[in-house]
Amino acid sequence: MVDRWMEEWKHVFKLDPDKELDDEALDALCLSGTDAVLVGGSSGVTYDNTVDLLARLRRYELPCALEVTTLEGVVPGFDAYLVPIALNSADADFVVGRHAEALKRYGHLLPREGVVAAEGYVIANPDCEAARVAKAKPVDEADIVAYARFADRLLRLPIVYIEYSGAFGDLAAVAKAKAAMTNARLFYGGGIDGAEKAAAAAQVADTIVVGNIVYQSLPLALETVRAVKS
Ligand code: 1GP
Repeated sequence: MVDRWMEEWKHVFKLDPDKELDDEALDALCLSGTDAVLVGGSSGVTYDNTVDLLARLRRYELPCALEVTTLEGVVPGFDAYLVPIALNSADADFVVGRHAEALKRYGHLLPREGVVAAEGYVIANPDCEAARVAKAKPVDEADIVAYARFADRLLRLPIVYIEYSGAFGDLAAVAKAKAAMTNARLFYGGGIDGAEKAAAAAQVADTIVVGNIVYQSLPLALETVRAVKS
């Protein structure tokens, strides 16, 4: 099961196939001690740029998971495929419609077990690209807790992902969501740009996801690993 497999993940880097990353930077990230690499982005993900990044990542032993946001970008060979369900989307297509369409076409290819898992996303930063694409409704602390409970307790999803992409989030809300959950792993992502925020987020989430800073300051990105894993 994917959820078993990621039980040990405290820290992951999220790499965007649509963004440039040189070999030296990729090497440092993959040898940093992070637990895994998540490949994904809200726009510009194609088969070609995803397969290129996967080929480069495969030089390392690090687990690689693809976050599937577009069918065009689904590339075989990842260790796991994580499928976001945008719980607070105002458009049912992002909760279930696109997923059903995809399964109508490719459902027969789904492996019986192991490598595919759904992520219950709560998009909590209304200004991020994911919020724009998925038409996310604004959420307050009570909403975040309710969505987390819904995903964990009712839908029994293996992952609840509180997404603040581009902004450091309300960790009190994240902590309350975590306290309301019983089984799912809580992923937190958004605005982690150094050791201090990484350590704070890791106190309330099971897994922290570090994205943008990779492309802005490699040393600060690497600090986030040390803050969590030391
Ligand atoms: C984005 O949650 C991740 O999907 C990480 O967020 O890019 O703000 O680090 P940042």
